Amino acid sequence: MSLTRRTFLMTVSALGVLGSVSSVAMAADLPPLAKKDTYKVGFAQTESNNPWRIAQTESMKAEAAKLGYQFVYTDAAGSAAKQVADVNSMIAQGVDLIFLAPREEKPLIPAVLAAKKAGIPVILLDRSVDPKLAVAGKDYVTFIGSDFVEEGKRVAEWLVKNANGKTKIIELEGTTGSSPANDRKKGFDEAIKAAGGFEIVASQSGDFARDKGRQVAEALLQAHPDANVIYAHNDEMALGAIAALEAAGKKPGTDVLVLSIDGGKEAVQAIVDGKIGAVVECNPRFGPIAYETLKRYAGGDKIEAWVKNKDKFYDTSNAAAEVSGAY
Ligand code: GYE
Repeated sequence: MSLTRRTFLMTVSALGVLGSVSSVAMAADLPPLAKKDTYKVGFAQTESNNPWRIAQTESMKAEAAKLGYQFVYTDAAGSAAKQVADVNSMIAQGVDLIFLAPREEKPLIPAVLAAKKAGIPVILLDRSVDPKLAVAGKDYVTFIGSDFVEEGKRVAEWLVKNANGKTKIIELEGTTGSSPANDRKKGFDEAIKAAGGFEIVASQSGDFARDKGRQVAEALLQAHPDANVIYAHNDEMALGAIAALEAAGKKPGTDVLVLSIDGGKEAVQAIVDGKIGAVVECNPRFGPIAYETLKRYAGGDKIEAWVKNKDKFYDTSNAAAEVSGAY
């Protein structure tokens, strides 16, 4: 296969008919997608244990139905190994394209490369993979999602302006090895360090889950009773932390500032209720942009390496007005 491709490229370059060899080589590296009226697409979801994931699945499914596409759905139930197996089963079923939400940055690399080898293009949704091991435009088409470093930075910027003397931070990290956990930590920690005067007294994973977030917050609050800020990498862990604070007899929003990322209805309502200070949105409604990108790719467009989602910001200035529109 690669020999044939190389021979083809050499011929093309010798004839000089198709522009520069490198641009042809780039295009030839990615499996093509034929232009058709309908597609059989796969969506390999990571887990379904929170409203963000459920909203994302709904959006992907609803948009496929609207377009009349066949939708092959798998749920890895929080296991990277199962997600690799899920992608392999989609390959075996001969889907036209795979939308993959890689649970962690490294363990999903074999899935991306297996699809490429089978000639099936992959679009990464919401989370990315290790850029040293797989490359957009070569191994997969593109990554569609938010700028997580920026999300963490925006939370930090709000805190620096609104801390009011609260400087001891507990950080609840997302799933270890996932791109949003890595990058939300990076963006926040760097901005907090640059601002000076703050201290991250503890930083531990709550796996993006409410109950784990509650348990970790409970233990960290016991170890650091003077902590007065909790930064959670997602709403679910922030809501878990609120439960832990209340169980410990502390008032979230007053004794301890709570900050998060995602912007689900419950978290936006918690701003209205005074329990959460601010939330950076991370929009889960990927359906329209996902299939639009598929169509652009099939139509021969050169897709940018990163199709960036725009995130809103919620605090007391807009939460009441925005809560009904939140997922
Ligand atoms: O913040 C979280 C989810 O990958 C951006 O994963 C996504 C994150 C989102 O489980 O709630």
